[in-house]
Amino acid sequence: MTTLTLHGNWIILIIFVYGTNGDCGCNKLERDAAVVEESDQVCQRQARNTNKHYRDYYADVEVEPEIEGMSLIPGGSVHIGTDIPHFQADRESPERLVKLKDFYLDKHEVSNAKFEEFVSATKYTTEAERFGDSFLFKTLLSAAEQKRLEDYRVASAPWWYKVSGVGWRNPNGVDSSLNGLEQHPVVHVSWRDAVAYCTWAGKRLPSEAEWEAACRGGKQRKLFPWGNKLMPKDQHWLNIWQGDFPDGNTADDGYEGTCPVDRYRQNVYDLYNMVGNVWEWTADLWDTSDVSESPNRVKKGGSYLCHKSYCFRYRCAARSQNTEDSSAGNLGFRCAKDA
Ligand SMILES: [Ca+2]
Ligand SMILES: [Ca+2]
Repeated sequence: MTTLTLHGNWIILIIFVYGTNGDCGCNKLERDAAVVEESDQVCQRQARNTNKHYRDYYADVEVEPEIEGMSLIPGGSVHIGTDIPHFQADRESPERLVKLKDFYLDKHEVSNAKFEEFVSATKYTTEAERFGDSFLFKTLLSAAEQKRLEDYRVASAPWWYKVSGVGWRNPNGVDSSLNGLEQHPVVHVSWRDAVAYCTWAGKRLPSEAEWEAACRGGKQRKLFPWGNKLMPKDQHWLNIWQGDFPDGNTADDGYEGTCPVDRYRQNVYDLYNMVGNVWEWTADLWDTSDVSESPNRVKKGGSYLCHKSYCFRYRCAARSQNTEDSSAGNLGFRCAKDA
């Protein structure tokens, strides 16, 4: 896809080349730059012992109250990245060895209920609430709304709409609510919102290397947290897209949108929904030399909108990015903590 933007006149020319770099477009959700509008608009210390099962190794570790809901992830030397990249431009390669300390990671993506506790305690206002809008996927909008908002689509990914009044409390549309979604992941939260939550909880965002090491569950060179097979025993192990994108989600896994954060246990570290469900912010800059006001941050794991045909990013090595202030209906986070 080629994009030419003439900022002075807000003219955006796009040449679509589908299939060359499968992309759901959710890394382009920048409020000011990408919308068609007229003016304003790891993991192992080789488990320290490769042959030792995580549970055996950590059987003696007592769970302290402050780390309830978190798993102890063993550090050590861990391979991250891959020498068989699916998206070269994402810089998935090369595979490299990183050294990590032991750390804790939330077993689950942060839920709406948990985020509510945070907001109630701090009166925090998310960036989407302050900006007054966030990005929604087209299927959450009625045909009439899609028509009314067609000038607010993301130029390079027209299935994304910038929608006023949408935020974490009404994640699926202006008139939606959190009823029934209490245990689903919080979405429409920016990187800064995620940092604020983790800080309040006495935690922090994981680095990309930590996130990926945890995702790999002690296995080397596997695509997914459990291995290389997408559907072991013909069972769904993650919440992604089945069918044709972007108009034919058959939801064979039971979920057209997000699923509860405790739905899919994916590896021996007792981590759920690492891949699939919602993308997860990490602490890392996409480009370490980026000193802009709102630099891109690395996100991991893919989301319920990912399908192999265009966005095969529900792999441990896969990565994408958004600017710090971005928010969308398929982007959340979980927190880490030093051990
Ligand atoms: Ca699904
Ligand atoms: Ca996830």
